[in-house]
Amino acid sequence: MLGSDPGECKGAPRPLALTLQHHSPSNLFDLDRVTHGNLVDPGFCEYLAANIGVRGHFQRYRHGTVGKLLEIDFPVGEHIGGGLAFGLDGYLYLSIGDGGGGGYGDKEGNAQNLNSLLGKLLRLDVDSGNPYAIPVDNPFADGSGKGEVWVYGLRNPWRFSFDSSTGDLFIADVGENQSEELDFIPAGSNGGVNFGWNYQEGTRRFQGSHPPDLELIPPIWEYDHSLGCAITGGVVYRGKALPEFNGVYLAADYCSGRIWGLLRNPDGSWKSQELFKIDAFITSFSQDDDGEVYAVDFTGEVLKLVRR
Ligand SMILES: [Ca+2]
Repeated sequence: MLGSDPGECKGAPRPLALTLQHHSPSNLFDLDRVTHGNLVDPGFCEYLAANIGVRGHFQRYRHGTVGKLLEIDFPVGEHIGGGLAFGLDGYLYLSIGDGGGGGYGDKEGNAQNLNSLLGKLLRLDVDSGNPYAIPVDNPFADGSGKGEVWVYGLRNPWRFSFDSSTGDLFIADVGENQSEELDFIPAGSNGGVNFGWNYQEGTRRFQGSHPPDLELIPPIWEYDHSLGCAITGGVVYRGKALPEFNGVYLAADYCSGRIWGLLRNPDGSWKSQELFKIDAFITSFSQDDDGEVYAVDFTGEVLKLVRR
């Protein structure tokens, strides 16, 4: 649990002190930042969207016009992913699911296939090229795989985010039938790492055996389906209203409404704690300019993280 060592408990989060409170957005941008697959770029000159309704169409809206950024075909039409975020490096990252459905198990092996964009986190330079350029330091930019790929071995990375302070990257990967997992890439990584799907679901073996020289990166945290059904990745709290939560990563389970906090120990290991439970189906988290945290429910309600 967070602050489980008495010596660490000073200033540690108090789990029953928080809730998500109904919040009325003051303008459209509040909603844009918390609803599915939408993003306003850091310069506010364009708006990017993952249009899931038409399957994997990533679009850009600029100067009043709509343009194609990327279109991806999905074999089953599920596990699309659809997250978008800018890294502190200024590149656009997109999370793409393996394209399989529930019980499908990525039969086509897309997540482990470096020549497929499915089951990956992509990294694009949207300030260059038409409609984008591939950053020269992308791990497979030399042609050894799809140049867009940053990391692979993902099932349905529905939500991911960067710590706005450190640039660390958190990828919440929805599991098949047993494990919901959280993957982590520290700032400064060269990418190219393999998070294991579909050889593994969380830390459990799933299908086949991986080559012994292929390194699979395990999740920093996972929970099984006795606690929920699908992880909704959140954000690292960097706001001002709840200073005792500075640096805590928040995540939810879509079905059970459980909200957890994770904090990294000085030795690099992670501690997790369930903070509270809410009667809502959380589909996404986001932050405002002050770093305060919001979540959106499946019905479209916007909730704000506050002290209870
Ligand atoms: Ca994994």
